[in-house]
Amino acid sequence: MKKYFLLLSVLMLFAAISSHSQNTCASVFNAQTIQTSDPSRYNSDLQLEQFTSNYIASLNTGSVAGRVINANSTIIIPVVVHVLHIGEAIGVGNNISDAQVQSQIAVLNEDFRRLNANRVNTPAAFAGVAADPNFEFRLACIDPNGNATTGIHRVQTGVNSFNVVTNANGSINEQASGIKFTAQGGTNAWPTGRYLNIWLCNIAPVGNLQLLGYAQFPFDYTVSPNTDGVVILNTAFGRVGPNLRPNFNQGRTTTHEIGHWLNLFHIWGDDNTACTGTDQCDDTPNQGGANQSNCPGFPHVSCTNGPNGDMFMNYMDYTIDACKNIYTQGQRNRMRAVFAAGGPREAFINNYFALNTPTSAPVCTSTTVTANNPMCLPVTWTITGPATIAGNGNSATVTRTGNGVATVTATAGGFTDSKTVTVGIPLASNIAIWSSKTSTTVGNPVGFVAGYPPMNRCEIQSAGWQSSLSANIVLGDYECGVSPDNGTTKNIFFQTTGTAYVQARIQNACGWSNWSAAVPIQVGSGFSYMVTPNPATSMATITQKGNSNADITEVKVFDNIGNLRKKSKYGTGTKQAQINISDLKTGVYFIEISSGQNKERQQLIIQN
Ligand SMILES: [Ca+2]
Ligand SMILES: [Ca+2]
Ligand SMILES: [Zn+2]
Repeated sequence: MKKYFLLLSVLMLFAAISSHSQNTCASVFNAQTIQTSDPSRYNSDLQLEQFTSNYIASLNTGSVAGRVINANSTIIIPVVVHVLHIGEAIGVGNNISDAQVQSQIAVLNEDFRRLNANRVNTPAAFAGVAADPNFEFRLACIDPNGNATTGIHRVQTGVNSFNVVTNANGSINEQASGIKFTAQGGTNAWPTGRYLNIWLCNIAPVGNLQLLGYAQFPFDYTVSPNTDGVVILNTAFGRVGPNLRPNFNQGRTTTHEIGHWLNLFHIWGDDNTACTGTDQCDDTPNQGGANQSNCPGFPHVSCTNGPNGDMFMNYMDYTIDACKNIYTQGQRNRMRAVFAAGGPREAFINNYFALNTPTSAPVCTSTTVTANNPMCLPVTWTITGPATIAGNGNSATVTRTGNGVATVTATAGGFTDSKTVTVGIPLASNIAIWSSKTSTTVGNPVGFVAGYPPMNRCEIQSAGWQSSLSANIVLGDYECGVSPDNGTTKNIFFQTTGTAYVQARIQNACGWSNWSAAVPIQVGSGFSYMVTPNPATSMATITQKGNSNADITEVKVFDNIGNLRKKSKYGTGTKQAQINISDLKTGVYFIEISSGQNKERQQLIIQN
């Protein structure tokens, strides 16, 4: 969809680019031609046409809700303007001024909102179909690396004037043209799912024809994402500037090319001057050919489209800038369809505003949370939970005030997003301790498992244990990663009767939690052996109780910090055993009696 105006009215020279000298756009979308020369591209177009008609049908049935963020809301388009120059001072030659760029953005925000002053020139016969497409264009405020930008990307190149090269079938040979590739003397696109890329450069004339600009259609996006965007001749861009071309000095070239970028076709149907083509819009009259670089009087009839004739004042005709003043309702629907869910420009909607995922590590002091906010909408930051927040534009500092989970919420325009951050040490109230037993007897092991529900037990680095009664914890600290769902069982031997309490605590990068609530376990006597005397002096005697007839195979004595102090083994058939403790000093000890694999512990007081 290249757009030309004629420097001289020698149409034959155009044949060098197009086989149709009446057609001033070398890349018009002529479906019949493309169907033969590029079937896969033709299929892409067919698919988008089907998608578009489905979207428009859903508008009519009211089922559109949710397909675009809001069917009637403003769709905001971040824009990067690549200014390709050869080292001129800003405002000179190819290196056009910020003011000139900004004047173009202003034009777009008039034309795509039907706020253009010359809308009053729309003939009454067409005023009823005039539409506010409801797009807003904003120079990008964040570059692809997350740094602040004016959205005006000035690039010095060695190319003063680019040759736009056309393939045999009329499409643009982007590699040969070079504008969109740094390696070819141009500059690479910024991510085209997030930015409308506008390349500004000087374009070499071809004979008497000067290309004003061209765009890539959205149905080419999937195959050619890196060349998505529009190219505009830098003397046909904006409405403020020293070198603007007569008749193309109102910024409407860019309005026209962005129309293509949003899936609009030329209003005359790209059929040269025939009456068989279509722009796929019912509310634009069938039109013979382009109204080329002029402004006809109303009505201008072709294709028996009287009495009102051509909508030559439509942005998608080829009339001069001052003549153009309207997009229609049908064009609005087509343009907005590409942003619907599943459409080729859906990513723009999805990229409007979101919080980036915060760190998963617990916040011991403070952390920074950032927002993906390509339009730099003003952001309001709030937080709930054990932390405070201080927002500064697209980022905010979260500062710990306690322990637990904080929820960060950011609001920008009509968009809100929330993320949670873990703050401080683990909450003891979230530690759970499981045991299959609520009671045991002295000397029998009981398995316990600790965890930190729900679903985030892997934040446990290790657990500490304690019991309020003396107990022997068999396993050491465990790592959460050993068994994320259940932790690792700890066997605890209770050594005195009564009610024992088991607690755990859990450590993360910020430190240990408090001790968890205690789990009670009833410890009964249930001893199989009697130790006498107790307190003992030089010798302790172990005798079987009740009906037990098991052999005593080993007896050990531990001090009260768990050190083994005595050990004695016994032969088969031993029913009563003695152990000499005459060299142990007065104190509280534990005596462990084994019968094969079965062990029993009792407290033993020694008085020497
Ligand atoms: Ca039409
Ligand atoms: Ca036509
Ligand atoms: Zn065009």
